[in-house]
Amino acid sequence: MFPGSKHEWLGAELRKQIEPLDAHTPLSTERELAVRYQVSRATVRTALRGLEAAGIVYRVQGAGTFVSDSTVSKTLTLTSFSEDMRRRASRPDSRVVVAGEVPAGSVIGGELRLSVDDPVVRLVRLRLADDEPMCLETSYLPAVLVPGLLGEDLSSSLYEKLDTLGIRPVRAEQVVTAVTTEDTEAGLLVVPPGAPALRVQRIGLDHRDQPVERTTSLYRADRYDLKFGVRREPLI
Ligand code: 16G
Repeated sequence: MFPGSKHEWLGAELRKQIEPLDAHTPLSTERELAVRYQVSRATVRTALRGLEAAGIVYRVQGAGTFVSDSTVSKTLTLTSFSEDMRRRASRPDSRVVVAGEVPAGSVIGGELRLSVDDPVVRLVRLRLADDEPMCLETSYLPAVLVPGLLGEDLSSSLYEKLDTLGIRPVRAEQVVTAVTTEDTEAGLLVVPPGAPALRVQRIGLDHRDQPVERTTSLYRADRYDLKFGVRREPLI
């Protein structure tokens, strides 16, 4: 028995049906879905509204409901991977590939404003959405800020863990680069070696403008894009 309401059950069923479909494939009509799943049309409508709000389908007045493009659009607000996935009604998860403490070195030390010998926590995680690899993420955090972090379960949200330590990135400097995946990266992301990817390097800063993380996120280019508004400068 499904624990939630009927429309939640139907929403979950429809999501499974939609998953293998190409973007823009039309869904059956509300009436057909009601008959097939033995529910009322109101239930179908509520379930479809939920899927629409989650960005899984879109509706065109008079034409019906269609499968949305499965590309995740990353907007320019400072969010975590877990927040991005939940917003799309996907279940975030991580597989920890590496977790340990290393000396900062000159590059990471420079970016986190630490000395070369200062310890940093290095965390490499494969980020999953509904068990599917989306992104490979390497984070460096000043060890002094995150005592005990390495003893915790690191497969859930890093930002939520930082929050409990009173650390909150409020702004970030980011650089986006188009790259191709190397063999190990491709293996983890389950894409062919050399497949295109978007590399986003983030330096997250707290309210005092102190760097608290330096993370490189390697997103599968077939699942991610970046979405941002632009504005024309007013004519003077
Ligand atoms: C995002 C951030 C990354 C951060 C991670 C935390 C970008 C480009 N990067 O992937 O810097 O470490 O979220 O996610 O958005 P979590 O809280 O789910 O572990």
